[in-house]
Amino acid sequence: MDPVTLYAMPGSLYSAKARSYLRKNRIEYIEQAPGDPHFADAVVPVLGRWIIPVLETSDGTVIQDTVDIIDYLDADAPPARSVYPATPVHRAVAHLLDLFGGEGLLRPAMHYRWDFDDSNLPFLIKDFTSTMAIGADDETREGLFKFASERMRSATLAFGVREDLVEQIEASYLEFLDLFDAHLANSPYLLGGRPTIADYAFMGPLYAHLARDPYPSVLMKQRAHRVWRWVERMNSPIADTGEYGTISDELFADDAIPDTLQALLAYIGEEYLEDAVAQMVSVDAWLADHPDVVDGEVVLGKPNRRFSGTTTFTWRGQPMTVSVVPYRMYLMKRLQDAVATGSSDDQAAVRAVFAEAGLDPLLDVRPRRWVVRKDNFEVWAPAQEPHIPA
Ligand SMILES: N[C@@H](CCC(=O)N[C@@H](CS)C(=O)NCC(=O)O)C(=O)O
Repeated sequence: MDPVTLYAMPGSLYSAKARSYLRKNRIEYIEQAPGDPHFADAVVPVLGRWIIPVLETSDGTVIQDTVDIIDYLDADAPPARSVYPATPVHRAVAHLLDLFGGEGLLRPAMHYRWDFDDSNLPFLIKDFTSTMAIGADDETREGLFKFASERMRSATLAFGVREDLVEQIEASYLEFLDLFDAHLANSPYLLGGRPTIADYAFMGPLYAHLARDPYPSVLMKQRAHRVWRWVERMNSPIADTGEYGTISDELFADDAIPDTLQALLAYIGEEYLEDAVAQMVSVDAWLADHPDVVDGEVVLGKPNRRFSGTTTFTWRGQPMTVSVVPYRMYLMKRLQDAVATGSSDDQAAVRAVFAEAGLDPLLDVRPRRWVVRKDNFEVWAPAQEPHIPA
């Protein structure tokens, strides 16, 4: 493959997912900042919005969305090396963790970035503006940071970071760190000896925000050394598994889910299931209110509209209100599609693992239209019979 260009920023959440894939797979690439004029002149007009990461191939093809970027790069990987495991349970769990990693961990990522200004802000100002406006003067940089950070700060509320919930958000994150750290005691990656889409998705929140911003990086190093090492490993072009001795790069044998991973899945069942289902129900209700939507129509009319309203569900015994992200319907569909390709025995094996974690509703729920992607836009999939939990 000719070298590719990744438009990305060190401090960007989703950039870390794509960058890690490129590095781990030793794909020759150049990383360019979105402040590069080519981005504004040739990339943004194709996408119709400012968004990173973006992959540009040597023939000028532009690909946005980390799912689509990784699928494009992974298309030639032999099945035994693909980020999508070949066995049914691992494949389904990888998709579930893609959803949880990329979307479910946004709340702690946002909190630990934007609620610790004394520690984080001096770093973030330099970090953001150096790549968004290359070589700009201080006044321009400050104006730019103000604009960009206000947009992101307001997004913290969209993901449920509310002052009265901060204690719970922190307790929830520490629990996550402990569970992931315990899992990494015996294996270098989520599903065994090599990374899958699950690890790349986790890299989104866990790299730029939680391992790199000043305040949470210390927390991670002190509380969960193995998680911090996993982040380092995920950016390394080698296996970087020295502390595990001589190990195989295979996934767990027999499609097994070790107890430490099952414990992490149970945590996701407790912490995230209601959120995911509430999002789906709300998207379905939005579609019921918009019966004129047609197949292939851009979701919410414009590519940079991300939220279709808000929804409230119970989280840790409290009402939690968040914005609804139709994009998640794309990830949920992919999970169900992956399960559907298996035999009935395969599907039963997946269901058993999901049910043990209380996650089996995710195998069945569906809105009246899924979200798919076409030409770098999220678009509505054809209408279907919805399956809304009672
Ligand atoms: N689903 C997208 C999400 C990408 C995304 O949200 N990127 C952020 C930076 S990490 C962004 O460009 N935000 C700009 C904006 O929303 O205006 C992906 O997986 O690539």
